[in-house]
Amino acid sequence: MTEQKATLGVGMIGYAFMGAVHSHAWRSAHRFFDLPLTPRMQVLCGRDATRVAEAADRFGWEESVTDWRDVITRDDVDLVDVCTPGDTHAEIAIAALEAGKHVLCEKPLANTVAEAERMAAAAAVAAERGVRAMVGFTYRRVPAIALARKLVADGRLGELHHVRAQYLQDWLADPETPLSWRLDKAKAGSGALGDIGAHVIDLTQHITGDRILEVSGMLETFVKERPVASASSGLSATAGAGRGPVTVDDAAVFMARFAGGAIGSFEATRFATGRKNAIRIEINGSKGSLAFDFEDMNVLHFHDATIPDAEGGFRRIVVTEPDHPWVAGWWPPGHGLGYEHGFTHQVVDLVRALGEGTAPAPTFADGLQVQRVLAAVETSSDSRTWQEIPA
Ligand code: SOE
Repeated sequence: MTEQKATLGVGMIGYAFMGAVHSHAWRSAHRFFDLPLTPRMQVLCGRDATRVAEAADRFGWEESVTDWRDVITRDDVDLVDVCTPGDTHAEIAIAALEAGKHVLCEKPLANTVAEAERMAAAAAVAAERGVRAMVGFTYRRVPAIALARKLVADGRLGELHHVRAQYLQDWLADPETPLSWRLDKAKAGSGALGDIGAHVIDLTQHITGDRILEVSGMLETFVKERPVASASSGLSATAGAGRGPVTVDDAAVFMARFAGGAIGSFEATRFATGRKNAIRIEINGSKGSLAFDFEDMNVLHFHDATIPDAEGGFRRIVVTEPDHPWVAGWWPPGHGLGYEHGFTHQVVDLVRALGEGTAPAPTFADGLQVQRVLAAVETSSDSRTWQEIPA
């Protein structure tokens, strides 16, 4: 008879794409990894009673409700997972922390720096009571990214000179693709910059262990209005019948200076026709380089500049060995992992931190720092000036 472990009651708010993949993570983490607490998928929350009940049944939640306030007051909920559009992150996460619930909040942390500051402050107060908060930059938990971070930390790249990062999608390249909440500034806060630019800002700082000090950027909206989708698209009140305005950026390009001296070039776009979810990172240092592309996510390319050029060049590391981070929980070498595994690894690390009573990373303070970089890029684009990131 296996010992009966304590459970972690989970309530999740939101059930679209992020809700679906987070549900997969809550279902799978304790079945593939040894965890100190067993997650229990207690309640799923969404505004449409019929649709959220169907989603709860499909994704494996015990109950469904339509008001998030009912989730944070339940005694059988220990952790609230916020998978809603960015305009509700602050209200829900702060209320949940104040109710004594741990919080996992999707990225970006918030729609504004002010909201992110309030969330980070609430998380700091909650931590004093042992209540924890984490922001969901899941790409940190792709094994190849973890290996990249280790190579840099071990000094295998030497002094870093270049950080080159792109997040390329093309799901909006068709001008007739209808409006959605992601194209509405009131709901999303920004467009490609905050949605996918946030990922490469977090990832490059995570891999290098460094911080962005200042940025100079430009934002562009290629398609200024689009067809209005059905009422269920979650659009804010500004949208009318027929066609509506796009109020966020379609693409962001910016330069960055890192505290350690490296210089960075960043792109985030939803118009890179032919690129579906291409997170491309290359880092060049005095002793070597690394290169990663999420569309080939089980591979990391590493160039060791300390060996003779005649034998040099990038080598292709297949990051599926049992001693690569998290891989031992899954399949034999070479069988590969997918997008959803990063979310399961996120739950594994979160639940282990809760079991140990430590702060799971990335913290809300990390999320606030990313929010400050996002805001600096927007200000830089508006003013055509370099912008420093406040400490
Ligand atoms: C849409 O751009 C999106 O779903 C992002 O919001 C996610 O963070 C990313 O993982 C996939 O693309």
